[in-house]
Amino acid sequence: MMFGRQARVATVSAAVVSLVLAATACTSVDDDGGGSGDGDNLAITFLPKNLGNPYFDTSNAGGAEAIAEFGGEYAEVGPAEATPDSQVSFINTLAQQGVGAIAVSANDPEAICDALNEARDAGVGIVTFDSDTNPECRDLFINQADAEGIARVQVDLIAEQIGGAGEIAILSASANATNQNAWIALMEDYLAAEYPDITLVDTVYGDDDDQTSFDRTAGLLQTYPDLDGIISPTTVGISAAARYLSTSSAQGQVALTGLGTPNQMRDFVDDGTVTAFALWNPADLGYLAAYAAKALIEGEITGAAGDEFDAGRLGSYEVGPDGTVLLGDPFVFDADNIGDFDF
Ligand code: RAM
Repeated sequence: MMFGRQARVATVSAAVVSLVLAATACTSVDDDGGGSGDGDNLAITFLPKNLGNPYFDTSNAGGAEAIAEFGGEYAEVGPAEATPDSQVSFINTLAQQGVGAIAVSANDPEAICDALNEARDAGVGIVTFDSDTNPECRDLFINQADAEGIARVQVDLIAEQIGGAGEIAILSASANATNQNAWIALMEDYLAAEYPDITLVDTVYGDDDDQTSFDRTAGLLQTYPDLDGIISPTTVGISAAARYLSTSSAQGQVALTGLGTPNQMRDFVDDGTVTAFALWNPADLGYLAAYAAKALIEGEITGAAGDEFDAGRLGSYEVGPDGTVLLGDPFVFDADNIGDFDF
């Protein structure tokens, strides 16, 4: 299976990534002002939704690995909170510094658009990954997996876990997150079409903050005493919800699935709080975003459909419609395979 191969590669390269991170942690962006027209300016800065999220630590380590391979300069900056406009000041600063490209996971499809377009006018390449902006605000979007596939896998998992009928709720990230909102809309469609006996009673937002997500889980259980399951399409939310359930009387009674990292979910699979959840390989996502940024900076691609570029150990990728590059398929983790993964 494709993911299995990628995950093994990621595991093997974990030590390499650590070394790369150690070597690049102190680098700052190129200050030669060479954004515009400087085809060799391989200073690429990763801007996650917020700092302190292991998902982005892993994706950005993948970016650092790629950038070290092709001899660019890696940096990471980001806000403490995943609010709609918290990334704007970072984008403005990076544009002033003249980086070659920014790889950003957007907290809002619109709020950072003006800043991104000003950066583009200054010659900075804009690659969104994980969570997109409106397409006209960036050059490329590196999509982790097909949005419909991401929606379906989570709905199928919860349906299986609650026996195809009952009440479920969604614990999401921030209310404006482009990626979660797209997946939730598709989950609603899929539920209505395929699972008429499952009722989605509520969607709440933990803001990709651990404590807020924990509190929202408690609130859901209090408000909906007949709740059968929770889908949390965010690694922060699912791990906080699992932690809450694992010490509550709802453990084993209320099913939980969604998108999680194996390392954050391992204990909760071991203790029976969670039976299965999904994700992709975040390190590969960051790695691919970095190679796409390089190809953009070097003028090898513009973001037009049909453009092709080399992505190191992942092979060759082609840009699809709307400037989107697709990494691969989501993957389901459970007690049988979680031991094979370390991220
Ligand atoms: C969180 C973030 C990220 C999302 C993952 C699944 O880490 O919300 O954007 O892709 O979960």
